[in-house]
Amino acid sequence: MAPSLLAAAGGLLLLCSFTSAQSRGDSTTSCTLNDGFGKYCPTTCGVADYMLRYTPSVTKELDYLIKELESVANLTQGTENTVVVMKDSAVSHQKSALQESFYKKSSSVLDEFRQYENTIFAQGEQIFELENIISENERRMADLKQLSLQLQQKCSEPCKDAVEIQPLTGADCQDVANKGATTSGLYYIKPAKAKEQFLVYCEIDSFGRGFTVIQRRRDGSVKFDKDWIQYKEGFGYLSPDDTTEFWLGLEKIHALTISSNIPTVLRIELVDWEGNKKYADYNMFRVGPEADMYRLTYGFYFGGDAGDAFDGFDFGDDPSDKFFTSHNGMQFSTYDKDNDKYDGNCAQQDGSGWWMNRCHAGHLNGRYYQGGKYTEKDAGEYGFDNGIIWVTWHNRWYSLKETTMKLIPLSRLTASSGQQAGTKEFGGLGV
Ligand SMILES: [Ca+2]
Repeated sequence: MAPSLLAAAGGLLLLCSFTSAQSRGDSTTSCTLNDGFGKYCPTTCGVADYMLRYTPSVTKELDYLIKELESVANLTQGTENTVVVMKDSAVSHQKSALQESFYKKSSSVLDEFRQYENTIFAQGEQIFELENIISENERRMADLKQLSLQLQQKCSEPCKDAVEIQPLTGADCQDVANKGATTSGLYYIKPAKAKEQFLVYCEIDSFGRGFTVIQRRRDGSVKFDKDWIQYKEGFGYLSPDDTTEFWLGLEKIHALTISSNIPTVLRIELVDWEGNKKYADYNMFRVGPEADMYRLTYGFYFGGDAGDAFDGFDFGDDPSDKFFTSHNGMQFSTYDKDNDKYDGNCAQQDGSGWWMNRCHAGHLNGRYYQGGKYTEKDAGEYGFDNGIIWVTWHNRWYSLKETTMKLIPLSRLTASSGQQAGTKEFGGLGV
């Protein structure tokens, strides 16, 4: 298309040249021939013919050119529109890019949520178990709260001793009974020679007799292998219903036996594993002061079906057996204070505290043997007879089941119903 356009333009230029040459019309020498017109110099007719011949095509060319120009213009417009569209799309793209990043962010958040969801799902059972534990703990807490409330209610109530102590007091249990006490139980007493009052178990019978209990064995729940201080002060447990084991204490026993001009009787009550019950009474019973190592003395054996084991026993081992197993006049011994008549230590060997000679025929603080019968092998490293022994009833290899040592003024023991009363009543042990 470009060559024909140039040819047309050349034709116009020639046309103009001819016009100026026509004005000089007279001079043909001024026409310069060129290859486009051939060997002829164009004349007005020739130009007119040329014009008539070429005018339609030129017009055609011009129309075409105009159309082309219009097309270009249209294209430009289209481009501009495209640019605008592109710009718009760029803007919208930027916007959508923002949305996309937001979406990406959102999706990453969603991913995280999914991970959390998976974690939560995976930990579901654990959470369930934990919830169970929590609810169980809540139940426990509720229980504890209820217990706490119950305790608070109990605490707000006026206190009352679980161990009931009787209100009456006296010099000893007979004095308490003389004042009207009819119930066995715990009483505070203060013998004349005692420094201060102390608690005792009083056994008060239907005859109005008040026994002051100084020793009780019944089930082996309290160990009697104690030292000097413990035998001096006492050990074990006093109970208002006579269900516990104890040793009242030598200092209190001393005070109880020296405070009155009326002779004191020591009653010993014994129960064997067959349920048999026997007793032995010792009149004018006294326990000396600590300075004399709580020496045991009594006036005489006052009777009883258990026999006089305190007088010693002839075991058949040696002619001096009875002499060296008697107890009247013996000082008290513990493993840490040996006052016996033996080269060794009776209290240590026998695991007790007692008025040891060399060593004993009656031994009520001995080791507790369930069932009663025991042997040298049972008796530990020394192998001596160390049970709860009263040899005038059972032999030294039989340990008694229950013992009671209790004091009563001689006047009361005999006054009510005579010697037989002791047997019939038998210290309230249920006969
Ligand atoms: Ca000794």
